[in-house]
Amino acid sequence: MNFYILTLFPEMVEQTFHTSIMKRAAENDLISLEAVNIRDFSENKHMKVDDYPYGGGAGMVMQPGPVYSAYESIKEKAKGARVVYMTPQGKVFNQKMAEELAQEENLIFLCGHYEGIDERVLEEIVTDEVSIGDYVLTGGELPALVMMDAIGRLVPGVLNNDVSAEIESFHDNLLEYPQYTRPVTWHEKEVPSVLLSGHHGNVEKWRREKSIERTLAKRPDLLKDANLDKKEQQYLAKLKEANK
Ligand code: 6GU
Repeated sequence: MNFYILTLFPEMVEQTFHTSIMKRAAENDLISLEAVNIRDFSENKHMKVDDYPYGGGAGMVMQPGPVYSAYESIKEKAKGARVVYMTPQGKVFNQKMAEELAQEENLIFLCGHYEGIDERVLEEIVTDEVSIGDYVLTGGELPALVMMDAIGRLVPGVLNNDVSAEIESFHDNLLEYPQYTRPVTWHEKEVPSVLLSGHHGNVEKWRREKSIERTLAKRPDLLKDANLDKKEQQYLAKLKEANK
């Protein structure tokens, strides 16, 4: 997976991205990141990339020329790449979108600042508009980093155990079960005994049940798309009955 990001803050993106698991993944050539500084394509001797909005109003608007030139500087390398514009007006990002985008070979993220980007260049280059939630941020860099983390960890080999990407929150639309490690007793609380039993079947069953309980308690909206077998559906029905 090759990520390209068009931004006014390339250092911020590169520094944050090259930490922890994404750093190791980049060292292992599983993912790459190239940050393109839009300011390098300024058409102005002061390296300005924004100007006043036509029609008046608050703030500044990013000019189309530098954004387009920044895009052109990588478009051959990133051939066929979708161009994802980070905007609160976009479709709200979720795990399903992460899974879909993880199938791509190249992805370009376009990050705006100020009051936004001149509409004409967006019309020409953007294929997808994505938001990370219903709140307003000052720029698209943090959202793009969020997306790259969510997508990058789905690339085969990025997580060292290839099962852990599957057995987690949102797999089967269920939340994760609780985890415990040593010591067995802490603040007079015991680790559930089934986890010490060594009986894998019972452990699996207990974990599935905890996942169902948690999802019902914290995110009941997810249950309508959960993949439950007959026994699990009965367990859920029993929980709902007990909660009445
Ligand atoms: Cl993608 N951009 C900005 N500026 N604000 C946001 C966002 C994106 N997603 C949520 N808020």
